[in-house]
Amino acid sequence: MWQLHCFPLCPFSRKVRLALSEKGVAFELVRENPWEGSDAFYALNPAGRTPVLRDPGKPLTLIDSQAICEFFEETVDKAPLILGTAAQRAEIRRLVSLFDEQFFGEVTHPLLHERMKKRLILRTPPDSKLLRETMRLAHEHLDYIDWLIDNRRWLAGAQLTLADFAAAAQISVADYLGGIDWSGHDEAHGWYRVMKSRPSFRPLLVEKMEGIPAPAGYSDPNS
Ligand SMILES: N[C@@H](CCC(=O)N[C@@H](CS)C(=O)NCC(=O)O)C(=O)O
Repeated sequence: MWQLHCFPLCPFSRKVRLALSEKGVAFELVRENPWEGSDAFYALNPAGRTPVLRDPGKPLTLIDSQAICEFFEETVDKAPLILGTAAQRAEIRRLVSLFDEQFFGEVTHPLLHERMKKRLILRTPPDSKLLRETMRLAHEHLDYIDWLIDNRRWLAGAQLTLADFAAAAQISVADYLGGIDWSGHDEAHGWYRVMKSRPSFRPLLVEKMEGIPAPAGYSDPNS
């Protein structure tokens, strides 16, 4: 069976978990804290990052969430997530990259550093000024999702796609770390509630990162 090396609050691993579940691909989780830099993990991925997906029964190791999602898009027919015309597929990939790169860089990564790494590893308090700026940037991203959902059924158009899962994966981690305030974002909040209620989302929402409690409502699809 496929083994996904990841930790509970890795947004890229969450994106892969959602895509694999939607496609009905079986996998098990192998816990990996990339910041511990174990030799065994570096041997798997010299970049030292999660997610890494491998099947111990095959000489195949897949690295990078987008490479992994594209691999299964090409090899599994069920539940296509990068679909439509070439222009529609380009729009899906644009949005995936927006959330993987910009949302992660401006929101998820600072939250992981301030509220997870500082607490669990560095043992220093979070920088409140930086957290305020992160919340401001999160509001800008939620404004954009509001606009997309005002104009489209799903983020990239008429169909549920990898763009929705990439965005929801980042938001779920930011939400766990207390970085999401839905006030003034009814459209984005409604879309996220629908994403949260999918069976593929359930295992993510019940999983906890040790030492970091999730806020009230985090795992409730109606909240
Ligand atoms: N582009 C990569 C990004 C992967 C990435 O940045 N992973 C982070 C965890 S969220 C990581 O392993 N960072 C190393 C560390 O925290 O030491 C992907 O999509 O898989």
